[in-house]
Amino acid sequence: MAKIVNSWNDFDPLKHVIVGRADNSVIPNEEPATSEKVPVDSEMRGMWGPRPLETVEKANAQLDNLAKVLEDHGVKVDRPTPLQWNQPVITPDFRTDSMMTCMPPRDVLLTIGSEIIAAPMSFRCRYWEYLAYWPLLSKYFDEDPEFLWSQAPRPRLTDKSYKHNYYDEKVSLEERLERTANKDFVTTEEEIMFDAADVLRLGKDLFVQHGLTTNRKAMEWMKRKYPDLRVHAVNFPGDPYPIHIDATFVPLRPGLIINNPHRRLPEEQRKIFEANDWEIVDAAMPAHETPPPLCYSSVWLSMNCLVLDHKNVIVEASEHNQLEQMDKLGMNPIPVPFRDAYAFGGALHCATADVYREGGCEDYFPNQVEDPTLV
Ligand code: DAV
Repeated sequence: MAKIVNSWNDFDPLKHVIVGRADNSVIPNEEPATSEKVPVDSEMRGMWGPRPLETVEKANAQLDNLAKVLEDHGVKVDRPTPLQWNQPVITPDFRTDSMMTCMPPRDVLLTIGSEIIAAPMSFRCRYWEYLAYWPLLSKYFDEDPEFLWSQAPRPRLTDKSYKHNYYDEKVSLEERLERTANKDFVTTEEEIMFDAADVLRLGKDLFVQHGLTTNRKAMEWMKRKYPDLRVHAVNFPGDPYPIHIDATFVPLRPGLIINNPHRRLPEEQRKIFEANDWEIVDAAMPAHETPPPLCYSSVWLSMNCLVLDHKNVIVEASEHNQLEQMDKLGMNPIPVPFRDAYAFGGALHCATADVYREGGCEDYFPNQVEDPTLV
């Protein structure tokens, strides 16, 4: 039997990946976890219900094209099985009126070595999202005797998991920035909650963003689950809506990371990178001033690229600054149009989850200086 699942980072040669699907996508109604993540001036406020079919079709066309480009580069591509997302979620602890999507597998599937973990996400509307990937994981389980199929402890998502009245339209941007810099987020420490997209995997080290979607308890859980790995808590004070690390801090190859210049890693958290000769460079400015309509994410999806190996990287086709920067950094950028898919859950990294990358668990940070980020 073959080895199917193996991935320790975001840059070793990609051989097998899951690419999401936009079918049946819904804009969920407001709930305690989501109102904090929709910027106050966003057109998304107050909008909910199934997304217009025409936009779903356009997004799917770009997702299908991404799958084809990947196949042309020798990558095996699997696709999830969408649910009818326009159904309520009912548990003994809560009820909410719809689910969301399976466009961004990166949010829920965390691949570490030969294990894929379904993440305990903080959105009630995303409670059952992992089911879209179960047929694939079941197949990997049957075919790969080393594949570890796991699920993090399921959160209950009662009202205790969120701060009440944390959100208020009167809270200014300055105040928000102050809160996030002080690591004051809507989610509480009641239970373990994280999104897989908050975890940056670099071999023996996991850098985890503390933000709206991931709490400290999750990092404590990761530390106990992986005694051989080192878990680091990082945060990026310039971000008023910190969700997911992949439009903020993106590794391109061993020793090189691009960092969102509006969300720089604080000085004291850089020590571990500096002590091991990692270069952190400002990412190029986005080519667009606003995200596409009905999009949750910021224009910084520009840096949410998909690295194929230490040289080749897929970048959104209209992001000319980012394409140019890749070239300057010695990478070979492959432009792929993807903006029609953004609204469904993000860009190229979001829309994919690693199944197999050629390579092992390297120690990129042998020089463990006194590191304030270590959990
Ligand atoms: O900048 O809006 C998007 C990250 C999506 N995975 C942002 C973060």
